[in-house]
Amino acid sequence: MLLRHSPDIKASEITPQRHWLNRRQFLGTGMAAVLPDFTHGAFGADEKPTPKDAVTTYNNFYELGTDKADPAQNARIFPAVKPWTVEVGGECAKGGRFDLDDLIRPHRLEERIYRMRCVEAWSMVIPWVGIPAAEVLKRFEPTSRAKFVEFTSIHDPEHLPEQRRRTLSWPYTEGLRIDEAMHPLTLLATGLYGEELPVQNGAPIRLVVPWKYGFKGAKSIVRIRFVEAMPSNSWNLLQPREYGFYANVNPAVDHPRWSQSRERRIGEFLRRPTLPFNGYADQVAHLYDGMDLRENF
Ligand SMILES: Nc1nc2c(c(=O)[nH]1)N[C@H]1C(S)=C(S)[C@@H](COP(=O)(O)O)O[C@H]1N2
Ligand SMILES: [Mo]
Repeated sequence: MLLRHSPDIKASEITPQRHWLNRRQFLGTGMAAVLPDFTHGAFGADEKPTPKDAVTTYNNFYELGTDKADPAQNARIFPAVKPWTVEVGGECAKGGRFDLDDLIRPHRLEERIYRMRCVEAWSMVIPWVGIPAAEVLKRFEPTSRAKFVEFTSIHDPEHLPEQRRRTLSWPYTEGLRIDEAMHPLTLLATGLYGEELPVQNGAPIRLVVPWKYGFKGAKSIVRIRFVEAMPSNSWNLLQPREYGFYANVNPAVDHPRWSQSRERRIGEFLRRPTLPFNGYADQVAHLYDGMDLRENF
């Protein structure tokens, strides 16, 4: 069959139909399926991506162990829930339980190369593949009472060994103010390096907020709630003096136990200075006009 596209529609702009087909295979076998179609989105950092090996073997995903090497090593014990369901609720008109396939299908995937900064003072540059979170969230029609969005990761202590310990408050939860969640930089990522997300990086869907410390990026999301009151987040519940709600990357506000002024880019030898809002100040600083960022850390 001969398919003709109108000349002003680029092939890359046509909604990918196939990208999700290999999901079950991927979750079942641990094989990374290639994402067939995505566009190169705006906002990409002009920096050399961190080697894929490092991105996929040096991880924080406490459900799979607290050591940086644990998540990749324990990826095979990740519960292969098929199909993956995301429950959407709270202050919105069109919540419900959605199969991830159905959530993703209407959207075009974009590749975005983002600088990522962990609160532990290391950083990476990661070529994510995902959808601007706003595009997905808008479809649920949040009401005017939706001031924040809460994201909850998978809870399955039977299969996730660390959830039998009280390392963190389980399930892992994170939250964003609604304008942060709707900001065009905020992604719901389903892949990296052009492939489906590896388990250790938050398969099958995770949050990516590049101007905040990495812990805001909840992995393996099963629930999204629109809420009126500021939601709690797991790291803040554990140690409120060390981990705030906003968690904007800020070299001027030290963590109580270490400086945040510099960072080690994984794969590099010398430490480099940390930038306000992780280098995304031009795009996001206005969100915090009039706020004391020392108090709201
Ligand atoms: N569910 C869940 N999400 C999580 C974490 C976690 O332990 N559990 N760790 C966070 C932290 S501290 C960081 S730095 C990033 C790391 O993401 P990456 O491994 O894809 O680089 O994931 C975040 N998301
Ligand atoms: Mo982190």
